[in-house]
Amino acid sequence: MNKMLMHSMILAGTLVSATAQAITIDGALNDWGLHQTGQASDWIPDPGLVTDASQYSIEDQTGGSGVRLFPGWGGQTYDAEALYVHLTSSHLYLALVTGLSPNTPNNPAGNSYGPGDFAIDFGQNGSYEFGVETLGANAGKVYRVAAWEYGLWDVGSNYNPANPDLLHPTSIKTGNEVGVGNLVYTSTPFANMGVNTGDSHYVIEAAIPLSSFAGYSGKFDVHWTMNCANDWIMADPDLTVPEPGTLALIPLGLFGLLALRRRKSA
Ligand SMILES: [Ca+2]
Ligand SMILES: [Ca+2]
Ligand SMILES: [Ca+2]
Repeated sequence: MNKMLMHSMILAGTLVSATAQAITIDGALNDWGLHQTGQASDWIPDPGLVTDASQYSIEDQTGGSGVRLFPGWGGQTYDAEALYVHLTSSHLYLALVTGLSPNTPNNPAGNSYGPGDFAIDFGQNGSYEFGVETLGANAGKVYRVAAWEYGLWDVGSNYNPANPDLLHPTSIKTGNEVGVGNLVYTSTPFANMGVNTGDSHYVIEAAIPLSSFAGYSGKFDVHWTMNCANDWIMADPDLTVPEPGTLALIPLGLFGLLALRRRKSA
């Protein structure tokens, strides 16, 4: 291996490791500063990590299937409870707490609906450009979404599957894979988070490389719901994804230097 090439690779490696994260994608929420002590404050994240109230939403509800979550019903089982957003120079981190088990069958005929995917709207114009798969072999993969699935409710929160509210997409229908993140959806419920101490909770925790969002930067919204869209949750964080290229330019510059040097010595 060319000595200069080796140097630039080592330097590139150093740059990557310099952005090592405090968040571990394991489905545990202690790294977000969240707790399970049976108090309302359990839902409040570490202000050093999630620095602004715009970077999270808390909508904890409780009760049985007759409890309306808006727009739909379902109580704790379908509760989208909290969503937290953290951004670094390399990754978008998401943590979601829900009453919906990842093993919930997706069987509309049996009035059972499985989890949907994360939807990300750049430009905050109601058009969700990117999706992050939450289930199965593709969990964590990022897609430039061409078409979304939608829920059962219209813009007036009426049951109307033929004319669903397009602002609340459910699962990725079609799209191109543009990145691979890391995502964990816990399947073992835990309790004692917040004042509804007996309720079961599950976590989706994800790290998404910002390189997935090529061509898109600036402000964005994050959205999640289940396939019926009975309860959706979103965050409008006061955060901006930087223009892509600012990180990539550094190793590219080194390789450019190498190419120049080679041409000179030839
Ligand atoms: Ca964690
Ligand atoms: Ca709840
Ligand atoms: Ca958009």
